[in-house]
Amino acid sequence: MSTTTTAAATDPSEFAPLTVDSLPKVQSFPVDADIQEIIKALKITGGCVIKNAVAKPILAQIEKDIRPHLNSEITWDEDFFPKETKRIEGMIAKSPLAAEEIVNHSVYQAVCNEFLTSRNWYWSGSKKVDTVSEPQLNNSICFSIAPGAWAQPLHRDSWCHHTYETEVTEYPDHYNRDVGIGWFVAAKPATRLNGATRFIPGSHLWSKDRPPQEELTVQAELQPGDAFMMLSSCYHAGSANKTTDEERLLFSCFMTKGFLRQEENQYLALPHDIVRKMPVHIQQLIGYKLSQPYCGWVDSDDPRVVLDPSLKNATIHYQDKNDK
Ligand SMILES: O=C(O)CCC(=O)C(=O)O
Ligand SMILES: [Fe+2]
Repeated sequence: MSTTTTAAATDPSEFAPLTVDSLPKVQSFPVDADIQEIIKALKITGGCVIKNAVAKPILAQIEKDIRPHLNSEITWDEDFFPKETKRIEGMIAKSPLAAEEIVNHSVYQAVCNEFLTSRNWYWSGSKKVDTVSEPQLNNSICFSIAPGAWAQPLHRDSWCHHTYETEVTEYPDHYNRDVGIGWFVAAKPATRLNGATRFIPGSHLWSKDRPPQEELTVQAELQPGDAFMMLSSCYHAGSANKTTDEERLLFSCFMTKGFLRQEENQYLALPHDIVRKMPVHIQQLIGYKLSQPYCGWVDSDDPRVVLDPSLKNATIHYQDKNDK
């Protein structure tokens, strides 16, 4: 993959100066916390930790499913990933358990539903029609980051959707600002020394023009089973693995809005014969579902007909069909 880079055009001194102490504090929540409290924390800080989100035997099984794929390394010819970072992309095709227990985690999905569901309306002649587009999977990746890996550059994962953020002091009272939410579940301890994800609290409120500053970062240290949840507009990056013998192992995914192109092309990255065997609710999370109004159809039908031709003309998901 290749892109061209331009020299930094913006000077941090053009913006109100910030110190790490002035940034919002990163909150940690138990897995049974009130979802509204987690949403509130994300609006303020952009990221938070969910303690004991995934049980250890589940992590062990997912690791067992994925480990055999870790040698089929995908190379990256730019300066974004060090060579010590191995990524198992299309993770949920390698571990069905990761689909159910990582991507479909109830806390993560509840938060995604709140931030990433789009509610809109349109005129169809003289009829005013309400419409809802639900979130879908953007990518699923297992990261195995070995000793010696250098620190990734700070970035916003919303970049692939060409966002253009303005600087705000408070999270707006609508959900049009964010296009993604990340979920990084630690399968092994993620520590300061082995390169725990660093991020800039509050940077989801920044203008696109404000450059990220290393001195403002804090690291999301995690114990196995803990998860870091983050709006994709937050500046973050994997940090250097300065140990000699510790692998940082993460099971991660992002969700995005239902009408956007998925960063990892789910229809091509996940083999159909594997997706066909997945439960319907997982197929729908992957994107085999219509985004109202009329986005994603195949032969004027729900895209799940590709997985199961017997659904042709029998699906109930294309709710707008009779409006056409
Ligand atoms: O390694 C990490 O902790 C984060 C990785 C990341 O941000 C990315 O690959 O986009
Ligand atoms: Fe990232």
